[in-house]
Amino acid sequence: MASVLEGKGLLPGDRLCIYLPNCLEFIDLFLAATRLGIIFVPVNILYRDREIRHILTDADPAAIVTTAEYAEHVPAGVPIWIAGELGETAATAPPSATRVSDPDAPAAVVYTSGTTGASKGAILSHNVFGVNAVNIVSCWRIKSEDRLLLTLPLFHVHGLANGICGWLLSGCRLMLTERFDHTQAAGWFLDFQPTVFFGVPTMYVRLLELEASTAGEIGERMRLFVSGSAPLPAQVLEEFRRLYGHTILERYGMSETLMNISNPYAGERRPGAVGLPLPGVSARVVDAECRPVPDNTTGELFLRGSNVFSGYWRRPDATEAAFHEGWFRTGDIAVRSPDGYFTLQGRRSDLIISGGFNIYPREIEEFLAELPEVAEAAVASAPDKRRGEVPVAYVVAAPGASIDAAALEAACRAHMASFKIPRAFVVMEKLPRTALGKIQKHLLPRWQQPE
Ligand code: MLC
Repeated sequence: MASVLEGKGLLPGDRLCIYLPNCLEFIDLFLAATRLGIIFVPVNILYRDREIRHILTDADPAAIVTTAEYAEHVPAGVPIWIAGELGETAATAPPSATRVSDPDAPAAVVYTSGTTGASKGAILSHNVFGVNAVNIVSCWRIKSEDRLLLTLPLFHVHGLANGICGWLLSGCRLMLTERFDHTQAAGWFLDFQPTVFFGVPTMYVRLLELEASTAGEIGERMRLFVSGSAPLPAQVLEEFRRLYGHTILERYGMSETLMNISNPYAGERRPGAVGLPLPGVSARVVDAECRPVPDNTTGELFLRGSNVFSGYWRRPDATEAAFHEGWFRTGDIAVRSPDGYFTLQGRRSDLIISGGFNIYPREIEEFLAELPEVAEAAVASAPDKRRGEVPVAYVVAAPGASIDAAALEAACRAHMASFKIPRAFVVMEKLPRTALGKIQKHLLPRWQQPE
């Protein structure tokens, strides 16, 4: 695959967007790009035209690789390469002798939803991927005898940096599925007999739906279940332990830093806590003036270490705002216990995490407000048993207009990823605001999920 990319004229530092469901070419392209110094830019397969257009404009890639089926979602203006065709050419191409090796150069630019509506590209160096893989493989004791079942999407760092890089570094056996499907999960576990599974909380909630005897059988062969990307409710951890006989190991990471803090493999996996900083990661909790606070005191979590990204792609302003004296401001609110365990207690921004996918309400609010029938919109989080949280929209009609929820939903569906589509559209006379005009989301009427 590296010689195919070279043959297409790609040079070190060029960006290559990858808009693919999980498949072998995804992995080949990642390895080929890292070997040639080409910057790998994965794009969420659930993204639609507006979201993809933003990434293409920002990353300015040489091309985007997709499938014939997904090509229809790619806006015009950038060369489209079909993954299957690249794979076929690669199968008979001579091996490439090129090996560009600059560990501090960007290996990938990973887009993370931005608080300002538009997502920003986090620049991850080769070293960041390397350090992360060494940490998780050693701390979670992944060995070549292990068998990893990977159902996470590879366009996010959970699947790519932990799943693929952890597999390659440990030399374990991998089963990669196109996506997680709860109706097939039991079959995969029973047939492949994995020893290790990486998941988001929604997957664990789904696994709780299996028969107790099936769960018990799966649990007997497993060695380690790891959860991350969203908070794991303590009650899910307890129920899972009862059914599967395993205490899920919860860890904390971000696209900007990969893995930071993890419950220990041996030692107490504390329910509700994300654990202890991984080797080489410094973590501190600070007050509003960025001064460290004592243990048991809530504040913002700051991080430092060779796992931390180098900045946002072509966004010196956002990069500067993200750091304070060399420490990365995570935006997460945390507390450290006297024995060193960190617990996350919320977020400084109004991020919604649904099924492990990040949603910034502002992006949906801006989209809704652009529709002619909408005067203004606020998007807030509602609890959801499976996904953890779901977005709900509160909309005020434009003068003389009326709101049709189905039409709003259809407009959203045509332009954005399915997980961002509000679960409900609540029509309001006006939005609650402070005297200064700021919307008070906590005063919006609570939306109840129909049973
Ligand atoms: C979900 N869908 C997908 C998909 N995943 N479509 C294509 N490919 C995928 N990979 C769509 C479905 O078509 C459906 O669309 C909707 O999402 C819900 O699907 P479901 O079958 O009902 O799924 P559910 O049981 O709810 O489980 C959802 C999920 C998904 C767990 C499969 O949320 C998921 O894959 N989450 C992983 C997110 C992730 O990897 N985050 C890591 C971020 S990195 P429709 O139109 O019917 O609604 C990070 C750093 C860190 O945060 O620390 O890890």
